[in-house]
Amino acid sequence: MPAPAIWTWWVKTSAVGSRADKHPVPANVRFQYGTAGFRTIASVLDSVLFRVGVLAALRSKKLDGKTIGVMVTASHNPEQDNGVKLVDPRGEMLDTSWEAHATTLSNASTTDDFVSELAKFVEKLQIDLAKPARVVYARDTRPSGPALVASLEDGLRALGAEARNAGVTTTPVLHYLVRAINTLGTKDSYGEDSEEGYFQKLSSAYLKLVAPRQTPPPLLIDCANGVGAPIATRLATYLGDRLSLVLENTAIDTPGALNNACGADFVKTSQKLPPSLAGRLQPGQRGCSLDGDADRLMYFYIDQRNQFHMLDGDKIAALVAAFIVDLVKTSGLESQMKVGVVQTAYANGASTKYLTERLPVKCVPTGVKHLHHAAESYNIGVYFEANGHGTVLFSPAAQETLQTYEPSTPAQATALEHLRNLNQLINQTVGDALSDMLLVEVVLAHKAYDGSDWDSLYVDLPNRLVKVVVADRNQFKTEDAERQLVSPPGLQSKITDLARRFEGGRSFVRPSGTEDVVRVYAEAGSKPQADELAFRVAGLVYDFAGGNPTSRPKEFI
Ligand code: G16
Repeated sequence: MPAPAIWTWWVKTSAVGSRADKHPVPANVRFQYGTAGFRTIASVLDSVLFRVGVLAALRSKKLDGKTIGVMVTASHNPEQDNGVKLVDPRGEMLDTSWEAHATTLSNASTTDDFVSELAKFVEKLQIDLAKPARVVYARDTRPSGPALVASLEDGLRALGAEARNAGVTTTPVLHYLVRAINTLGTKDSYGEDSEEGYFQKLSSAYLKLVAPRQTPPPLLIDCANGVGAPIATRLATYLGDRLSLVLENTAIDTPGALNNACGADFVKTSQKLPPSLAGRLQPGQRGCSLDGDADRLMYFYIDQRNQFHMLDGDKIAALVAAFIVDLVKTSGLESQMKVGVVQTAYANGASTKYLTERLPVKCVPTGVKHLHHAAESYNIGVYFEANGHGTVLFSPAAQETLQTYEPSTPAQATALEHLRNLNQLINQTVGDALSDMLLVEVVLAHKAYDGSDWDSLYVDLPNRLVKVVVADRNQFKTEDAERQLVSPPGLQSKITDLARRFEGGRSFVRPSGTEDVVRVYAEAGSKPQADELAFRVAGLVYDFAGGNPTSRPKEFI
């Protein structure tokens, strides 16, 4: 269908067409707005960033000039990758109905096609171009960041957007800023719209929550050689001597260091201490890893026999949910506040058992956007992916109750005050490693737990996660919250048969939305069995999907 002439005329006569010419689409690349926006090798992303700038401005116009966020990051991916995602006015991920538009616009192969798609899009969504556009953007520490930000700025300029550069910061700070800007001066004010405002909000809630507790021993933080390093350095100054942070892997200017053999994804996938921390983490000491943009958190400790123990997103969910349930009961709010948990298929079976014995639990597809929306159905929704990405949401009704509820006893009053402070401490826009870290520290301080007490809440089922590079990961389609494959045909029944042969065996396969791989997860009664199941399923994936020989699981070559 040809684009309506009026819009084509507008787009061509505005700066969009001429500026778009400077950002040609690379040949033979197909872009997709995936689990967390566009993400691929940085060298092909120039045109995507320009077009995302245009799209962000249009999203703001559509929402009456509300500020939209744009984050330039590839989070846990290796340094040569980069990516970009849009943030909606409440600091949440882009409305999923716009993801397809983002994909279409990014793949228009010429300027004329782009202009034509844009015109159709503006018309279809009835976007009033006379409305103002406001965008705030930031980037992580990747070397490719500055050039990609320049492309983004060109897209914003093309639409005359009012743009605010938040500089180099974490993904969660950018999400915080979006919500803070859009609620400034309203009754829903989220805080001052600056990094200082973020630090103030989190640290003052933390200091109140731990006021009567003993100061814990120093916490070691693996910053993944990413943007978490400078932000954690600044956070430490707000915490003073109430929490001493020992920062490791802070080499943000060393080429190739980002997420390399360190960081939350390394810890979760390899189930090992980053080699750079050997000798730095003392037996019994708490440590944690952030990822490249500090939205994921993984805790760990080593015991007196030097054994490594990982405390992942599932363990964080168990710790935090139990603490919140106790506070809700003690405050006398049990009948008014439904607390629930949201997980994905990656949640360890033992964690799901532990949680479902205590409170409602839902399983949704991977991606914080799915978990976030599911968590909104509870008064207090705790969501964590096993990879350490998550947060806690207090619904508007729950926040209102916390403000107006009259406690009847001193114990109720104290528990209520703790809930009010948690509502301030937790960054509710998105998973935030630093906010989550303070939350964990609060619970450990209140419970007088060390790493091993926390770890003993339940015993993880042995598990293994592997990646397989295939010719086309898009041929893998899933249903039932990604627990069942519907394509390629015949593969699911083979996986099911195989898993049945292992005691406690469970395995599923899904295409990644952030890397060009298929992920295979397996659980079984022992570690060797979980490894074997994972590699055998990976072998099936490889055989069904024309895997790349270099990625064939080596146990089966
Ligand atoms: C992103 C998403 C997470 C998701 C992860 C891996 O995290 O925000 O929700 O779990 O990707 O997704 P996939 O398995 O589809 O690659 P991050 O930290 O990389 O932004």
